Amino acid sequence: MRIDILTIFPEMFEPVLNESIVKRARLKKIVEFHIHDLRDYTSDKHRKVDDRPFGGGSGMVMRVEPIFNCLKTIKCKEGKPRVILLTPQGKRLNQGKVKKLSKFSHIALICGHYEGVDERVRCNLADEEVSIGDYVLTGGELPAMVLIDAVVRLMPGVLGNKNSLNFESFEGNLLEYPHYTRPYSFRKMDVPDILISGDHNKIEAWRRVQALKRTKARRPDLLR
Ligand code: 6GU
Repeated sequence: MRIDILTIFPEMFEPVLNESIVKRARLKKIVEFHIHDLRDYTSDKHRKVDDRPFGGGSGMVMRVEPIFNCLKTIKCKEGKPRVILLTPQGKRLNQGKVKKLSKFSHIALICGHYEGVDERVRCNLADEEVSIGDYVLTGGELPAMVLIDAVVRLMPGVLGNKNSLNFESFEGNLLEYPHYTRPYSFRKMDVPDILISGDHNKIEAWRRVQALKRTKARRPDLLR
């Protein structure tokens, strides 16, 4: 997958995209990133990416032209990328949406800023608008990184163990069961005996019950 990022803070990305599993996915050529500084797509001498709102009021508005110019350059031979605008007004990101996005071969992420983005970006340039939750951040850069992290780990060949995808939280609408590792006893807190019983059918049944209990207590909404 190719991921283009349109941002006024390009330097925020490399440190995050150069660690851990995302870094490994890049090295394996499973994903490539193209980070664009929107100021490079302006045509005035001040390289302005925002301007005052028509109709007055406080706050600045992100201009449409730099975003349009940038998108024009990244449409490649294989066609147009899926264009996603990151703003708090978007549809909330969830694992289902992440899965759908992971199927595209090319996506472009526009990092909005909370004062607002010119409505013509939303209506004419973006295919969809995404938010990562009900709180306000200073810009769409951190949300873009959240989306990238969630999408990249679903790409074939990125995670070593296929099972780690099947049994994790939100797959099958359940939270995860409790995990333990050594030591067996830590400050008088012991691991549940069933886990050292060696009976894998019983262990699986126990885990399922735990996952259900946990989901019911913490996230009843996931059980519908
Ligand atoms: Cl995508 N952008 C901003 N600025 N704030 C947010 C968000 C996005 N998602 C949640 N809060």
